[in-house]
Amino acid sequence: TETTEVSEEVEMQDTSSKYLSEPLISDHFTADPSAHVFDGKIYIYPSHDVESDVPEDDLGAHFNMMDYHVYSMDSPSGTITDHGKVLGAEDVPWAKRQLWAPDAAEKDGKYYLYFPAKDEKDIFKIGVAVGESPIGPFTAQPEPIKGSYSIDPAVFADSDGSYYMYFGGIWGGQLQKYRNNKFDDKGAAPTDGLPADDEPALGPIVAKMSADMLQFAETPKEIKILDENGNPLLNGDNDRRFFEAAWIHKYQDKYYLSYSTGDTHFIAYATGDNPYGPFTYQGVVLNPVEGWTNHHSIVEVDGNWFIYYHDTQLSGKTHLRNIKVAPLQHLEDGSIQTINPIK
Ligand code: FUB
Repeated sequence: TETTEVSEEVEMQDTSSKYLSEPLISDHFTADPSAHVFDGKIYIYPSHDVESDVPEDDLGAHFNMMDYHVYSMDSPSGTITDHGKVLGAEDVPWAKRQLWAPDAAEKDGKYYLYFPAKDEKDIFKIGVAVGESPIGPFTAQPEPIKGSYSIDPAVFADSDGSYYMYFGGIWGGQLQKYRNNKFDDKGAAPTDGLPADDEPALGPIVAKMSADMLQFAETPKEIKILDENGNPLLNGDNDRRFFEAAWIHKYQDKYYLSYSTGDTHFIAYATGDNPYGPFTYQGVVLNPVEGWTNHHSIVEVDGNWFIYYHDTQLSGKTHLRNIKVAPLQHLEDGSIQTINPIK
């Protein structure tokens, strides 16, 4: 394991002004950080970006990641520890390539690492690997989760003991190839299969997890994200509609769904009164960062809230990212103060 000093500056920044933070990790490229507090410690489950010979395209083929490391921190301004590789494509019988954004959950002292990967037919599925500790080792289930598809699993532990998986992403994430959980491939271009611009956008998908955390306990449902008039956000509303990277947190009994708008590069959020929505669009959590993708998680640590996110400060290349952390503030009316990263 390796430990790196992180700037103390992190906690002192005011999120209403331009925010400067240091990359948390500089000896690997890391992205899509899913952060959780397990047993009083922060654990971070990011993608592990690597350089490969795969040429860049609009389906993200150049994001050709093959394994995961787990990291931990005692506090968001403290040191970060790399616990090393905890799972690789070679450990997952069905996964052939592109191990994209993971997440993890704890239940009854067991830890579950959820991850998307392409199978031998180049179709994204979501898998789960089980460990006895937050830093693994994790043992993958031999098959993907039944009925899973697309990318970016995020598992939310609700206060009543239920767990829900949110997932999905359009373009390279293949969500546009599905309707009502059925594969219906309309073509290879990133936008083939998307609704028309004046039709409701596709939403992320949610399913309650089974008691053993290894399967969906119900048929996955599409989430509706509504505008201020109660109408669904439209596919042509690129600044506000869902693209990928769904994350849920609960604050003062409200459910906050945050997500990336992809080609317009915002982390947006919408609120609802239950895990299935509908959710109503509220605004921007994080303005565009350096690099094409924007992907985050939101976590409460000792009564304060933080966003873990990434940019491309260290490489200048969209597929070689570095994770960061910044404070996040809920204002008195429940809205989230928009964070402006330095570009
Ligand atoms: O890291 C690969 C993909 O890029 C993720 O799954 C997306 O959310 C985007 O960040």
